[in-house]
Amino acid sequence: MRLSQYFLPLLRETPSEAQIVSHRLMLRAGMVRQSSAGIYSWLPLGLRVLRKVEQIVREEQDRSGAQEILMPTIQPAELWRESGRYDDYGKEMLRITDRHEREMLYGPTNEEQVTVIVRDAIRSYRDLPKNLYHIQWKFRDEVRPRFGVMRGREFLMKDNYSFDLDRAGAKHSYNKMFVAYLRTFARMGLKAIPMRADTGPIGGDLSHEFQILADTGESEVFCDKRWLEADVLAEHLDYDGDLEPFFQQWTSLYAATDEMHKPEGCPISEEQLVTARGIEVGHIFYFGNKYSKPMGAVVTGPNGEEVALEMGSYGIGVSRLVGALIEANHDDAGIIWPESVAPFRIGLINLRNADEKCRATCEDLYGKFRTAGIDVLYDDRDESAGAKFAAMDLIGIPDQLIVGPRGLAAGNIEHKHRRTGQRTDLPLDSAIARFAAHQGD
Ligand code: 5CA
Repeated sequence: MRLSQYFLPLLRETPSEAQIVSHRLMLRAGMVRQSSAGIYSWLPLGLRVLRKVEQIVREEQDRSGAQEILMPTIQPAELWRESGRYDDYGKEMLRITDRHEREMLYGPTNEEQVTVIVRDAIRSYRDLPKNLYHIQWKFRDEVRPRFGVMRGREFLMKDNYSFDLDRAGAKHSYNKMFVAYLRTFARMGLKAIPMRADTGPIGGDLSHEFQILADTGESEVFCDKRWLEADVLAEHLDYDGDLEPFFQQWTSLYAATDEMHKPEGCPISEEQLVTARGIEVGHIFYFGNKYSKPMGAVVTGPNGEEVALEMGSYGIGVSRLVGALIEANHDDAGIIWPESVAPFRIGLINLRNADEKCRATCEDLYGKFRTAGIDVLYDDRDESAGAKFAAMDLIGIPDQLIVGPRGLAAGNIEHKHRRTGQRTDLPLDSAIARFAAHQGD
């Protein structure tokens, strides 16, 4: 992409409405614009990151055996009357009436909708287990939308729903998601700590929130000091094997959200306990037959008896993750994207547009990167070198290639690694090979 043609409305000033760094940087880097409180438009740069995050989430769901569907954003009120949640959900639910005076709502979550789909399609225990997910916009009329996409009213969530015959099967489904979540966040370079959590309006008796420690987090969280060094490797686990030992291992290290943490009953000493702020990027629930029973989602069991489905639901805040990633990866100059979610892999800077050799070299590199399938953002604007450096640092592309007359005279371009700030000369003819080889690492 040529920056001269790209829709990238950068802001020089820090927007006064933004209280936390990720919100400020998302506005300054031209990633999003607010439409109304807690509702955002995603501009090209922001959307690229959102899609990258979404794709990692999708790949890890698929790997775990979950199957993707797409349910609507608008649901009929009757669905929620069947489960008994229509009135309970209160003011957070955006209620709508259509032209026929039918009560509808913009879905805050999809337990009811998916339960009906499965109820109507599945008759026998032989059709189980099933795990269905979708990545869809949700609406919750939050009392205090804030921090940009971190607590929005409209936000993108990956939510999935598991259906099993019995508790043991449902626990295995829960464990699978526990593993899939750790893998998902690790691929984004994030350490998300699974914490015993309250189940709130979703319900059930087993639940973990995945929290990233950050000073700007909304939740107060408590965990064992050892979590700070712990490296959870969930790479080589077989989803069909027994995941319970892994689950036990990583839940035995104390971690709890403030609703679940009781100082009196805390199993670890005060010296061992870390109190911190956390950003909740995922939340998993096991709630048995809370929805299947009232909604009549039953199958015929092995002995011919009717069994209400055992269910769990699992959410990841996809749009929130974009903000959380910035909270975890930035410096004074701007964003520092981890490679796996970067909007572009390479930022190509032409220091002297007027110089024919610089221009020709950049055009050549740009063409070759594109042919090699490497996403490159080429700053071909008539701007000062300083402005170009500042823009590239602000939007956080992991590797910058800087083309200037002095380097070219020696056959070199300069490589700047955004995260370390390290600059090295790179022989012009090795630039493509170096990054082409890097693709897919
Ligand atoms: N039905 C369950 C699981 S599918 C559910 O809705 N869980 S949840 O309420 O915990 O939401 C799942 C995830 O969505 C949260 O962990 C959080 O990362 C994200 N999320 C929730 N509310 C918001 C919000 N207002 N803005 C941005 N992300 C949110």
